[in-house]
Amino acid sequence: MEIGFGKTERDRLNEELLQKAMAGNRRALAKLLSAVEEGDVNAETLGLKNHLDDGTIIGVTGAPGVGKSCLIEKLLSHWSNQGLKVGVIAVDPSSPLSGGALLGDRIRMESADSNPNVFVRSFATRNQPGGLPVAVGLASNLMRNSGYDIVLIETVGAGQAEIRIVSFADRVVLIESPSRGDLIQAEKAGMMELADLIIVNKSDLEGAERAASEIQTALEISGKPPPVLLASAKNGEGIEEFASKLKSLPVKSGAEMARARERLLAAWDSALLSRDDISDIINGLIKEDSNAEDWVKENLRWSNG
Ligand SMILES: Nc1nc2c(ncn2[C@@H]2O[C@H](COP(=O)(O)OP(=O)(O)O)[C@@H](O)[C@H]2O)c(=O)[nH]1
Ligand SMILES: [Mg+2]
Repeated sequence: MEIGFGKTERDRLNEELLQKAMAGNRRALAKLLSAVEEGDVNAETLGLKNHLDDGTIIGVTGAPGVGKSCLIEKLLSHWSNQGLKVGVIAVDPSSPLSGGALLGDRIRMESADSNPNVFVRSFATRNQPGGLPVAVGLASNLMRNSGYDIVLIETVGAGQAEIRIVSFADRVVLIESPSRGDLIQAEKAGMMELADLIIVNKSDLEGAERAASEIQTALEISGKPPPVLLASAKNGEGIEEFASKLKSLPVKSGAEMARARERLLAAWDSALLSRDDISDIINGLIKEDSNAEDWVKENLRWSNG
């Protein structure tokens, strides 16, 4: 926190930023998003209402290299040509030092970002591991309240933390490519359970149709399968259908439970990890300090014995 700013002063400044962001000021929105990313602001202090599921916050997930960023860029130009405003949050799993993949994404999306109908923002996953999913939820909500009709959240979707981020989306799209390895990765991460739509990208490449039918067959075994569509970010095939499908996508039956569970776990993690004394508790556990162990037993009814 800056010297000379009390909490209430900072809250007042953030409220001012919120008013400006809601009036369409991009700089104010960018500043607020940084505060959200740093964990300096939350929905309550901002006075922001919870987002109600209306299908407008969409998680776009899939293994690295399947073409998420390229597809998002296609969606951005498709929708902005229709006069829609679209926000993108790209969740960057790379370490704070490397940042290579993200930079690539930034450059690729740069053309889109100079478009007044588009706002692209990256979020690093390095700070506050437990707080991040909640922060991404708040950031999407902020974009929706700042005049963006649709918000896309790009994540790699591997691992628990990533699934939690996506659980803050109203709908989840899983992107695949003709290589089978990506599908297995998604299955392992539990992404199949959450996906409302599956896109097999790179339909310009060999094997895309076979991959799509393999996915369909695999999903039919597991009850109600989500729709599977082919698309190509390279030649534009299937992009229109993808975009219109996204705007009319029902919640996959059975996904509500998984999503509610992930939201609950994210809130739990966040509440626990944002405690002022969390590092004392962790240090205590390392030293097998009985006070810390008792605290855990009493508060979490958990012991490693
Ligand atoms: N052939 C082909 N290549 C694609 C297509 N979409 C993306 N790519 C390529 O796949 C690579 C990864 O794309 P990117 O959007 O960065 O993937 P991400 O990691 O999922 O965001 C890039 O080299 C793209 O040029 C497509 O539809 N067809
Ligand atoms: Mg990408």
